[in-house]
Amino acid sequence: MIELHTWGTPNGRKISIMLEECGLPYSVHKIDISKGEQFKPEFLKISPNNRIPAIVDPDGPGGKPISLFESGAILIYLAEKTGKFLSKDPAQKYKTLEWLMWQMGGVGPMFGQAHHFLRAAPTKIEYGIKRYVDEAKRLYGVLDKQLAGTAFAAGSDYTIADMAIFPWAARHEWHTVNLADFPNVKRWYDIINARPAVTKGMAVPYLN
Ligand SMILES: N[C@@H](CCC(=O)N[C@@H](CS)C(=O)NCC(=O)O)C(=O)O
Repeated sequence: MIELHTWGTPNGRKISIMLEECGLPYSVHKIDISKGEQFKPEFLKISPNNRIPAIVDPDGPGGKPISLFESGAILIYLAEKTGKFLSKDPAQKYKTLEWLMWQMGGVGPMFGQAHHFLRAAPTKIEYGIKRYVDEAKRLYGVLDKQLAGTAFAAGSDYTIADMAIFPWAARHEWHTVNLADFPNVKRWYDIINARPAVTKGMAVPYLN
């Protein structure tokens, strides 16, 4: 059974959503990052960057165990293992990877910084708040434009790119974004939010 090492954050939930969507059995190993558990030597062996999520699959390539960190790499791995949510058609596959990388390089880091300056910084730093909230809004604008012409981020199919973006959009109130300002994102958000596997994946690790 796949071990998922995670905590209740958007990056962690990308993977619990994917595991639920694929119907893969998995066990949840809580890494409480507020208590510094990400620095424990046994976790660093599978995630040397001291970040969740990470997985261990005892049945990896060639039937051998594999451990993986970085949510984007884990999503691609699980998609290729199951043959789900990443097209085998090369053009469509690269469209999906394009939007997955857009999330990994843009949405995650920028929204994360917005959350830091709005909620965690010891003093209110207007420059940081404006810089990262403006950037978050710019990214919503990019996604809204894309979703004006497609049902999902990378085209007509729901893919790992949507699973990567959704848990960050689920924190829109944290980065002070009103989804009503981005109607195509709102439509996409409501469709994904209604998926039973997404509801289950979003509850990990608190209900486990
Ligand atoms: N690029 C990484 C980012 C992972 C990440 O930032 N994880 C955060 C929680 S969302 C974490 O583990 N933080 C612990 C720390 O900063 O020490 C990924 O997508 O997996």
